Amino acid sequence: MSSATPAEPTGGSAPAARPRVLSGIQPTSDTIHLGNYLGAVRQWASLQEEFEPFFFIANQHAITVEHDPKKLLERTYRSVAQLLAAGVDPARSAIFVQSQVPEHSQLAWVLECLTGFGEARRMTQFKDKSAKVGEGAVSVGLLTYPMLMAADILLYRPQYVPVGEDQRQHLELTRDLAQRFNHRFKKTFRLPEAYIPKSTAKIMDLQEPRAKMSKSASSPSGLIDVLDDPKITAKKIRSAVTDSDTVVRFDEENKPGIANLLRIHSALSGEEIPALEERYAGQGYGQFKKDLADVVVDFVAPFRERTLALLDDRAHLQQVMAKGADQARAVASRTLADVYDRVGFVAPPPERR
Ligand code: ATP
Ligand code: LTN
Repeated sequence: MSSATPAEPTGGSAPAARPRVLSGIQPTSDTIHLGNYLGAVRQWASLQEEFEPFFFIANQHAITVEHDPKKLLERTYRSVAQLLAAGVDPARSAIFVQSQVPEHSQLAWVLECLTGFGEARRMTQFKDKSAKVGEGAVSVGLLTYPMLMAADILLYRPQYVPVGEDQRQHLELTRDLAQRFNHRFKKTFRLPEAYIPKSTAKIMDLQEPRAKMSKSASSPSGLIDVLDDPKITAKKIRSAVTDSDTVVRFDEENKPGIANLLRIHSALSGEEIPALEERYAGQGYGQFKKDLADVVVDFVAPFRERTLALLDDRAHLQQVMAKGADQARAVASRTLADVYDRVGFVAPPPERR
């Protein structure tokens, strides 16, 4: 992570006591998977000490592909519950739902007007998804997805955006758009930096260890869903694809399956990878996988309990969302007012200011 600390660019208000971080997760599954947890959500909880955090559920991004409204609503609640279960604390972090903060869509429109059509079309995620089904079958929302994401970020002027490696290109576009706006109009946005912890940036599919663990692309046996029955989880670990060798050694190139399992073990147990290699020297894969299954279950079982308990109290989850939306709007509305002013939009009527 770079230590560059650009000055707060506008507003003339006193600098925040703690630098801001912001991140989002899409409610596109009933449960986060181990990649989402280790690559993203776990960092969110640990960043609360040092930073002023804004974390949100990207439900508008979730409708860029066909969706079921009932599931989307339920998954939004589930996502909030899982953030709380992971230790994201509403007393320290603003936890909100994207659609409850209309400034996201409002800024997205302005940013869309600053983005070239070709530039949007060349984004990897759009290219990959539209290549699969054909451009005619994808929505315009999928094309403008990165501009909405840039708006999500720039509204809060965060210093860091903790995400997995797969989001790096979106962060780069966000910085480009911020710079473009600052240059064309007036310095308004802070240039955010991606915060991508190296060790857990990419957790791989258990069955195809050269592909990332992914809710849309992984087969059920390649994916550790955090809310799954812990017995199923243990079984998936024991059946993870390795190689025909027997040595527990971290070699990403030649032994991607074992390297991925070592990474998962180390991330959850806190033991360094070289210490694990030493401990399992001469023991083969069986014992290692069995122990790893215990390590993973020791994490998922209580996580699941906490989430299910939180889901029993919808009123509490609604309160968390409402408080988070107020905190988010207090910041987002100020940035949007600066933007509207700078692009030459008439000011809102005085009673709405
Ligand atoms: P999909 O691959 O189906 O689009 P996803 O599994 O990547 O979905 P997202 O909601 O897009 O899930 O990601 C939420 C967060 O988790 C993002 O910050 C993303 O970078 C991170 N993440 C997702 N998969 C992994 C992974 N395999 N390893 C590490 N981080 C991951
Ligand atoms: N595109 C992200 C989710 C996301 C996000 C954001 C992450 C939407 N807006 C803003 C960080 C900051 C994803 O699919 N993981």
